[in-house]
Amino acid sequence: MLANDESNATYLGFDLSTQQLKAIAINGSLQVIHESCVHFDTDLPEFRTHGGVNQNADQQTVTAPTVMWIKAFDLILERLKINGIDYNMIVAISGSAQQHGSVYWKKGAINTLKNLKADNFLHNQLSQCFSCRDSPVWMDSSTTKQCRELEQWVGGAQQLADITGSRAYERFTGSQIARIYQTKPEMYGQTERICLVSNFCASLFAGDYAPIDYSDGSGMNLLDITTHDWSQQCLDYCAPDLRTKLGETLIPTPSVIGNISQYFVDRYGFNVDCKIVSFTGDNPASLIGMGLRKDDVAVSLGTSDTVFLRLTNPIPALDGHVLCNPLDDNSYMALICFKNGSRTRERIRNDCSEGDWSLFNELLESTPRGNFGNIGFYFDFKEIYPVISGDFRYNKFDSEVQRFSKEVEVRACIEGQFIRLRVHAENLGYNIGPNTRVLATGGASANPAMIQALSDVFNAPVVLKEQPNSAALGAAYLAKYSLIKNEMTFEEMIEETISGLVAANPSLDAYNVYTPLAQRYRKQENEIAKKANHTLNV
Ligand code: 5FX
Repeated sequence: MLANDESNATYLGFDLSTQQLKAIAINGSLQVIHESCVHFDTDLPEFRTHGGVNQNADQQTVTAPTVMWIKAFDLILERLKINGIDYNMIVAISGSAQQHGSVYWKKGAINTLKNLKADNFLHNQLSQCFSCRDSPVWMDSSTTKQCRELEQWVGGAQQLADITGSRAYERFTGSQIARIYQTKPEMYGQTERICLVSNFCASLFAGDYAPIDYSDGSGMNLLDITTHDWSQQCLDYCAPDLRTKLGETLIPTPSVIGNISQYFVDRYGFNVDCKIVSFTGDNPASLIGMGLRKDDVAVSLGTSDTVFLRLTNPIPALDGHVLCNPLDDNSYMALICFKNGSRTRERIRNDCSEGDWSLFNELLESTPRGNFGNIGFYFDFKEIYPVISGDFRYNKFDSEVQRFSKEVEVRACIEGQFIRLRVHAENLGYNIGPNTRVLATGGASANPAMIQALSDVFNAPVVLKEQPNSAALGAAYLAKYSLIKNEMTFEEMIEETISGLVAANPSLDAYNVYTPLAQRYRKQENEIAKKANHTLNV
């Protein structure tokens, strides 16, 4: 019996991230009823990964063994069963996976995939199905040459951003494929299908090659984000016959691909009518899992500081990514990521307040909003934009100074980090409006003084969203939403589930203080970028 009865219906979401495979099962009311996890390093030590990946000596080539991911699925399906999941009640399965990574199926692999034998594990049957044993992942940075060539091929970095939503990035799949074609042409020739990690996982469950979805596809530098089709110009640079190898058809993210493969019915007792829904990238899946509404900005304050938002009229730029919105084919999402997040905040805390967060907060609160016109940039690691490391401090006359007092330094660090999130969101077309809410996650979101500063900089309320598994949960929501999308909007589906606590409201003078400061920040950032030899067209 399939669980048409909503009270028993179960939806399963996977998240194949860098270090682990996570599964979350939810019921029809979107409550989590089962969770399970496989850690690659510790549960599958035979693959000898470190943090889920293998890095070669030059530190630039970073891969993961494709078969390790398959074995992780074998293991997690056993674990979920031991946890008591009833596979017969699963109505739909979807998933999320680390973006940009790629999988290379060998000629003839489709026959094995379509004829899996229920009495054996997946990894035993599929181990010989890949032309490239190790999948390049998002941490790879070995393709600088291919990135510059691709940009040149289409007329420049901004032109590539206008077509695909991003300038060329080393981890994006187009340059990864180009490198394989250039350095190992025979391997490329033996490949019948190239998948992203997301549609590779979907293919396992569908027992056939699953198409790439618009949202994950827009992290490849190959998809035209306006037409939602491959950009022939970009494909032509990367490798011959690429359209066929990637699959002609791209699909909207909330799409049912088909029914589950007979293998899972026979081996685990899944229902024959269980639907396989498109899998997508972890960033689009997190946007879904956090329940981002139209005007919301999600800010994750962790090792790196990241912003997600939804956009109707994006302005692709050189400093962030415009991806297709996983919930709406007519709009977009922006993803902006900065490397210097919590490690830099901790350095300033150590320098200015003896490593003590409460003293740090006292210093922050002892200075006025706008910090007497002082602005600071602190880059412990070479930043994504501007591509530079070091500290840069400016006084209210825009003159560079060598140091600030401790309390000014603390505010300059926090305001500087938050203003850049706002400035770069605005660069991509986001407008702060009366309905803007900032959804904050990550370690620093627990600090009330910082959250107040975030609210002031964005002149919007900050809502706390502690959702550690937002990608896996987003995948489970996607599984359900894809089945009912003609009956209700995503917002209606999640209305009662996604809540959050308003942790800070903007001060009355926030607009007047931070609007001009953001303008000055933009100008000074461009000056710094000139030192690093590149600027944005804004
Ligand atoms: C985004 O562009 C990234 O490269 C990362 O967030 C990966 O998606 C992590 F899996």
